[in-house]
Amino acid sequence: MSKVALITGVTGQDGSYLAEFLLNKGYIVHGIKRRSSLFNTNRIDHLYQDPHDQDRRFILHYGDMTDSSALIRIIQHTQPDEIYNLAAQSHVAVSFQEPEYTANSDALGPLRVLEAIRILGLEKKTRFYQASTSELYGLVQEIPQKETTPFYPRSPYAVAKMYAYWITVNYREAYGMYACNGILFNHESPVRGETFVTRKITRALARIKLGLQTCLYLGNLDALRDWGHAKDYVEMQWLMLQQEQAEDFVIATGVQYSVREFVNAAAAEIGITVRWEGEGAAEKGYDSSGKCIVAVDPLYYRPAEVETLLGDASKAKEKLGWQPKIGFKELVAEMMREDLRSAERDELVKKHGYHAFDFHE
Ligand code: NDP
Ligand code: GDR
Repeated sequence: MSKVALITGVTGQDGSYLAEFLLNKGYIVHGIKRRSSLFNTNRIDHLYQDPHDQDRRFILHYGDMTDSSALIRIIQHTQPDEIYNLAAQSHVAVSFQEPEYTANSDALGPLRVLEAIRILGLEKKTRFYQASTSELYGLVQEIPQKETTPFYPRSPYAVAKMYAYWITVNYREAYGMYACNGILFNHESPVRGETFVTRKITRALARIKLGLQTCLYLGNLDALRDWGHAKDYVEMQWLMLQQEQAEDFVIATGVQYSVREFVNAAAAEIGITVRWEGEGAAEKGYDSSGKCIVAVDPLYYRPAEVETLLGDASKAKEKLGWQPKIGFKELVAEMMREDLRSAERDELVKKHGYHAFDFHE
């Protein structure tokens, strides 16, 4: 009998990699997608199976983390062995603009799923994975950060995720459920959302290279992050649900770079050397011909910033036998390559008189 998994947030970066990973392992995969006025399934279209196909193993359901009754109905219908709770308003900067919605989806959402498991009497059958985050460490209390490092969240997103973290621990302790947190540090890929800093950089540099955009505007260039590859990290999400006992794990590469270093690395991939001048909000990056291609815009500063994150994944290495396979350079090269390819498509579109759109978010 195939195992059954349910993924919330299946249309997101991690959801798409995880769905592919589980399908390759022989799972029947159910995913929850939100209703949208436009198609929002780009990342999983290659996995789509027609509803009329016999033996369909990838099945989508409409639902929302703010809608308990839909969640209960989907879990009742699918009877999953494993639930991967990846759905969230996942943008830290946006959470300052939509704090209440972020709390509803990111804090109460996981509670709704956990309660659904209980209401349906599936506590002993269904294993639960919560997408926790290094943002919990916020104003860091210890370097590097590990499972025992105290939390100090610095955004409505991180505060909501802190509730989610503890409610997962609480349901494990109170009801004996197999429920665990993966405390994942930043992970990226060619399908990373376009407004997260890595993708914003690779996308913009590709467009600048082809003359589709003139300048890349960024916020805090000094922020330090521990960046891994999403493809590596979803394997760990699965491993965490295959243990004898549910436990929480930090997942990270243990190497840290600044946003400025990410720009340098991505630019180098397409033959551009960035020369930096100025400081703080006046800092600018120039190409070899003296053209300004990067500038700081305080619009992208956050009301409270997380300056530095560096993870220690020793526990995962030891207990799960997990190790990241894809390094920083390879990650940047892959993202740059894919964004160059899509900029080339846009260039072609523009050449034929159509509008190739640009944005700076
Ligand atoms: P994405 O933003 O790419 O994906 C988020 C997913 O959640 C999308 O499928 C989105 O749907 C869905 N979603 C958002 N709000 C709701 C809602 N109210 N109801 C149902 N679905 C909703 O995030 P990632 O894939 O990068 O991250 C996955 C999870 O891991 C998130 O919970 C994130 O907070 C967490 N995380 C991510 C890290 C990272 O570096 N990527 C690190 C640590 C934790 P739609 O496509 O319609 O927008
Ligand atoms: P983060 O990722 O906040 O770490 O959350 P993001 O890529 O948005 O920011 C990383 C750092 O870069 C700085 N920065 C900018 N960020 C964005 N988005 N846009 C800019 O123009 C810009 N300029 C500088 C930020 O200030 C920040 O310091 C991600 C999300 O995936 C969360 O869901 C997840 O929990 C954490 O990673 C771990």
